[in-house]
Amino acid sequence: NADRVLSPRLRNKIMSAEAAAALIPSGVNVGMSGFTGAGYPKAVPAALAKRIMDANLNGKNFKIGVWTGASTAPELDGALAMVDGVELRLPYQSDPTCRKRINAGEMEYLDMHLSQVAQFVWFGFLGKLDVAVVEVAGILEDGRLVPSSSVGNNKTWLDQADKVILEVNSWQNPALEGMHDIYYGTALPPYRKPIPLLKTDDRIGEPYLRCDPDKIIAVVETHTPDRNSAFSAPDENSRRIAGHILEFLEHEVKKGRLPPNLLPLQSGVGNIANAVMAGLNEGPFDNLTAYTEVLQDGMLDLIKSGKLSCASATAFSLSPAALSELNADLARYRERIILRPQEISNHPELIRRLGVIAMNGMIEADIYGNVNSTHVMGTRIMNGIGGSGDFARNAYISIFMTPSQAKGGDISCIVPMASHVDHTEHDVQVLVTEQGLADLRGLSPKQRARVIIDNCAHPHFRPALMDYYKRSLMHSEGKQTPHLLDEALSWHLKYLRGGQML
Ligand code: 0RQ
Repeated sequence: NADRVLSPRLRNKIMSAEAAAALIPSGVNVGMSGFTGAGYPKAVPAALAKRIMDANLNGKNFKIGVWTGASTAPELDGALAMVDGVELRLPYQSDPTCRKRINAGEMEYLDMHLSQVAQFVWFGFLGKLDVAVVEVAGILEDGRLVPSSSVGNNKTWLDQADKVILEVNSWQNPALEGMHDIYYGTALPPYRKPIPLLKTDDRIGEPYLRCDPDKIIAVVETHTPDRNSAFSAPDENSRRIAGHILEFLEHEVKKGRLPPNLLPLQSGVGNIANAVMAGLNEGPFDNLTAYTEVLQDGMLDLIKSGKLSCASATAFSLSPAALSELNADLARYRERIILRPQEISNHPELIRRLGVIAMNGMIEADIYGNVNSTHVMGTRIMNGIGGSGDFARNAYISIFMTPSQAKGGDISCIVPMASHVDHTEHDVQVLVTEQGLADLRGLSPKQRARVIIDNCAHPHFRPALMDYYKRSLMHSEGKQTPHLLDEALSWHLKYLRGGQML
């Protein structure tokens, strides 16, 4: 591991995870690296959790604020939530223990647009960042840091925190060096300048992270893999959703509204997103590009087959099989992949300029096109909004997708009124389920309702939705977005009381 810490000055600060965790006091805000299970610190959070547990056993209340890039792993979110050590968590999580604490009212959770986190810290909106705990792949002789398998908010954590703890993970491939593009040109309003990125493969920054060596209080060496979980093969619903999207994209090319190689793709995480990528791999489009947040297996396959010429993201999220393939040939993939800070990968200015085609999952949509990405039955958090809002509002075309039913058909994912809204009717251009695709562009709310019910709802729920819509049209006080307010959320209530929406 010694050859990963080339700076003699920082080599002097190498210590155990326990010794480093002892430097983090209760009540502080800690910015941790990590994005979709890539590049999170593997040792210090667990040592800190142990410390918190001991403090709790001694009757002391030890809690910290945890800020990250996005979701991490059981060793971080799981371990800290298990010992009830988190006062407030932001901006995105997907950990089962964390989720349980949040929904039980035992942990505060601030769900934010991923592109906004860094600037909110720069503006001082989130309070003080006391400590940064950041995984890197290496430290150069002059102290510059080789970023790990995700960038996320690391530039901001290193810059803004009073004290910095580095984890140097020798499990990370040394060939990651050179893949990253860290942009240091951001200034605060009113001195902001345009971000000079015009194409997905433009490099506008430098391959290393900077950090004032005086702030670095500990260096911890690790040799531990990222959380890499396998994807299941696309199921029938995912394949059908992918089929509808591909047909739509071909149609848009024929109409001259998209170029033959499409526009930069953004794809959310999960099985459906992966199925769409698999579909593109067999589809007619060549020379594709991606300007996205997370690089999944499907995108790697597209690079391998030569269909995707460049992918820009902030993190990897790969299965073990895809990861070993990437690692075996990283020097070659490096030419096609750029990892950036998340305020750049998700930047509204850049998404709008590039004309990104955004494809994200959802929990439910209502008949007028409002989308709920985060809350089950209106009150229980699932994961968080992640980058879906950054992309949806600024995309060239914003697509949301879901199977038409959940929980074995007890729940309709198309409902009269969304029980929580993350993406308003104004930010949603296309809805897709396995039943079909609703192109909402240019349609009024009433026109949208008919298309969504006809094309996207499951036949089991279609008549009841149409019945609700028609009665709303008759009895609603206003006829722009007709609703029966005493009935609009009755489907959710029925499910909560009886286990079925109908
Ligand atoms: O629950 O696991 O208990 O069975 O929700 O649903 O169908 O497996 O779909 O994994 O694609 O997740 C919106 C959560 C979809 C995800 C969401 C239940 C369902 C299951 C998962 P179980 P599926 P997915 C870039 C973009 C926000 C962040 C984002 C998400 C579980 O896509 O978190 O877009 N998006 N980021 O049973 C009750 C419904 C339901 C429902 C599904 N209508 N009612 N439960 N479920 N629909 C990535 C990042 O930002 C990092």
